[in-house]
Amino acid sequence: SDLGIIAVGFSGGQGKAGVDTAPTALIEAGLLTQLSDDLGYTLHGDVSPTASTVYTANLPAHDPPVRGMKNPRAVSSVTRRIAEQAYAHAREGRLVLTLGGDHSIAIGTVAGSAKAVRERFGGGKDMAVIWVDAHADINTPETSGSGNVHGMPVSFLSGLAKGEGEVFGWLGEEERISLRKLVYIGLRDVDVGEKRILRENGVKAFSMFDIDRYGIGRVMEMALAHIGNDTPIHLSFDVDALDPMWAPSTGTPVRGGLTLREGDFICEYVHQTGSLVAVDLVEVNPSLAADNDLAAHETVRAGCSLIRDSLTYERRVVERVHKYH
Ligand code: DIR
Ligand code: MN
Ligand code: MN
Ligand code: MN
Repeated sequence: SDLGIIAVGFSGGQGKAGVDTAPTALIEAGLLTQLSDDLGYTLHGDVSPTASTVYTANLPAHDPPVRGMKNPRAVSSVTRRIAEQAYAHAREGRLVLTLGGDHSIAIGTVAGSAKAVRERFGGGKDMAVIWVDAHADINTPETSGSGNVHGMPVSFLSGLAKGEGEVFGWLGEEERISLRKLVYIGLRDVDVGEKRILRENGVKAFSMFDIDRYGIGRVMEMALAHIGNDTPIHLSFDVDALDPMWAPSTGTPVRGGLTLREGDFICEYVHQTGSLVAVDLVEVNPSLAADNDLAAHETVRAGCSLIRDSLTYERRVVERVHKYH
C-alpha cells in the first residue's frame, strides 16, 4: 500500500529551535526503512535529508506579529504548502504521514486531508480528527497567552478563529473540520480560555483523568463510538502527550502523561479501524535533551514506535516485532 510522506522541519509555530531537525532525526533512526522493508509500504514524496527545508524556503524576512501571533506569515505560508502536498497525496489514494516540526504544521496537514475527504465523499462527509496531546491547541489569537501558533491550530481549522489575507486567508470552507468530529486524548495542560472554548462547543475530550479512570482501552472505544463508523480519521499526535519519562525531548513537556505503551495502543487502535487517512507526529525536539543525550535518542525512538504502530496492519495476526524495542 502507498504512503505519502511529508517531512517538515519547521519551528516557527513556537519559540524553541531544534524541532526543525526532527524529520532528519527520525529518518536517520531508520524510520523509512522500517516502513518500506518491514511494513511493506511504497513510499512517495521527497524524503531526502534536505526535503524538510522545501517548505521553509523563502519565508518572509519581515514578519511582525498579527493579532499577537508570532511569525504569522511564515506559519501561514508553510502550512499552505503542506496543505497542498497533503491534499495531492490523499487524492492519489495514499495514506499521508507527516513528520514535524511543531504542531502548527497540522494546520496544513489537516486542511489538506479535510479537503481530499470532502471531495472523495461529495461534501457530505466530515473527517474526524483525533488530537493526542497534553495541550488542546485550540487558543484563538485572542485567547492565547503565548502568541505561539502551535497552540492555535484547532481554532483555525475549525473556523473558531478566522484567517485574513496573507495570514491564513487561504484556509477555506472546504478545508475546515467539525468540532463535533474532534476527539482529544491525553489532555492535562489546558489554558483557561481553551477550557471555555471546549465547554461552550461540547468538544469530546479524554484527559489523563479519564485514562486513569477508564483505562486506555475503554477510552479508545468511547472515542471511536463518538466519531462513528466509516468516518475517515486524521490522527495528529503531539509527542508531548507521552509522559516526559518516554519523550523528554519536546518543547513543552508536562508530567503525568501517557506511557509509551498507551501511546502505541492509541495508534494501533486507530489503525485497526481501517479508517485512517493521515498521521502527524510533531514536537520531537532532539536538541532539548533534558539531562543527557540519551533523552533525545529515546524521544526519537518513541516517535518511531508511535508511527510504526499507527501504520502496522494485521496487528492481531502478525506477531509483534520486538527488534526495535
Ligand atoms: C499553550 C501551550 N497552551 C499555548 N501550548 C502548547 O502556548 O497556547 N502546545 N505547548 O503544544
Ligand atoms: Mn502539546
Ligand atoms: Mn500540540
Ligand atoms: Mn512500538
